[in-house]
Amino acid sequence: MTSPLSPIPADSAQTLELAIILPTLDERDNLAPLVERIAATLGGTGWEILIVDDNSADGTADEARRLAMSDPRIRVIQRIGRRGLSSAAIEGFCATAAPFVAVMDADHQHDPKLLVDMLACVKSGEADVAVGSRFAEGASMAEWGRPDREKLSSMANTLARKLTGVDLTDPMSGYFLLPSALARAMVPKLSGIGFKILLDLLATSPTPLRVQEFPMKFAARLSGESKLDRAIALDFLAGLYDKSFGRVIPTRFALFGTVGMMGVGVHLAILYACILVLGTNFGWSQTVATFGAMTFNFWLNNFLTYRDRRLKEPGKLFWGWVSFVAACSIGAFANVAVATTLHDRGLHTMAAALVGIGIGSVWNYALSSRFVWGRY
Ligand SMILES: Nc1nc2c(ncn2[C@@H]2O[C@H](COP(=O)(O)OP(=O)(O)O)[C@@H](O)[C@H]2O)c(=O)[nH]1
Ligand SMILES: [Mg+2]
Repeated sequence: MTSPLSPIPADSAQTLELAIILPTLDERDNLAPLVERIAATLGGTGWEILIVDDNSADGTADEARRLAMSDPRIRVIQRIGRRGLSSAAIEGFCATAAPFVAVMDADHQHDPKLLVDMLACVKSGEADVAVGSRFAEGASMAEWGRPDREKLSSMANTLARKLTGVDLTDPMSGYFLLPSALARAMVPKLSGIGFKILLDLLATSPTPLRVQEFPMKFAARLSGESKLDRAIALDFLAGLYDKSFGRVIPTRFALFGTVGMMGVGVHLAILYACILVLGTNFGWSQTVATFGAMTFNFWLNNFLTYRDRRLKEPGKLFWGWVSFVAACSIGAFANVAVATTLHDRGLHTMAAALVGIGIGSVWNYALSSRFVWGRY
């Protein structure tokens, strides 16, 4: 028999209203001062902070737990073997009972003071989503001190507006607030990869969302470094692809296939270089070219296709390469076997070769995503 929960004294707490999701990757030193700033803005109760950490090497999750020990308004979700800002936000949407959720950088680039107006605006029903904008009138990025990133963001924004038809000054903003039920209702349709989550939400909603922008002073990060600098352009393109064609051909497979096609170019270049420059015979040249192309593909897939699971330590890189070569060898065997059989049965040479390549690629992709970059 379950015993009833002991009632909480009515005057001890305001009911939970807002969850602030802080996705984190190596933000240990930013957490304590940020919690303090949020508490100073929002007051004693009615809110909670959800720190969604992707197993940061600097011990961010432990620091979050340390803070949570003495403050029940703080909760921690530590994810192991998973990465990504969008999926971290989604995790937060689904882990709170608060009727409103905000997503915010943990590095102090977003001013918590805006939360009050953003919440009031969405709560009153004036807008479905409140967005902190770096580009709306009255916003400023002077404190950011990154004109290169400023330009990249503004280009990405223009492209995002054109492609999704969302008319906002900053659809790539990482600072926004909306009713959590609205966010959760869209989760099954969100792409959840790399893509800026706000744009994903706006593009996914079956009816256009009413958005209110709040100009913000985009500050420099307090401590640590940006994780999005290098990958941002690629993540953005991958996100747009995923939204448009991802259901037909999965994004990762499309990247894997593109890398594979580049590998064919590398193979031919090495082959001809060996034959024409070094004068090696065809057999040896073909062997060197095959290993060269596999090594190139392994490196580029590790850099691009699996950038969220990138192998880094020398030992892991070596065994990753060995298993990639093994996976590709089986793929090559399947490719030749299927293509030869089809060709023998009268299929056109080109068609037989393409079917072989198709089967080999799917096989290589399946094996390597499981055994090279996967988790056992
Ligand atoms: N959980 C999680 N958080 C991330 C990831 N990448 C970035 N973040 C966090 O997302 C926020 C925005 O990232 P940041 O590096 O500041 O990007 P920038 O502001 O565009 O330079 C920060 O709080 C990061 O710690 C990720 O893969 N997983
Ligand atoms: Mg930031």
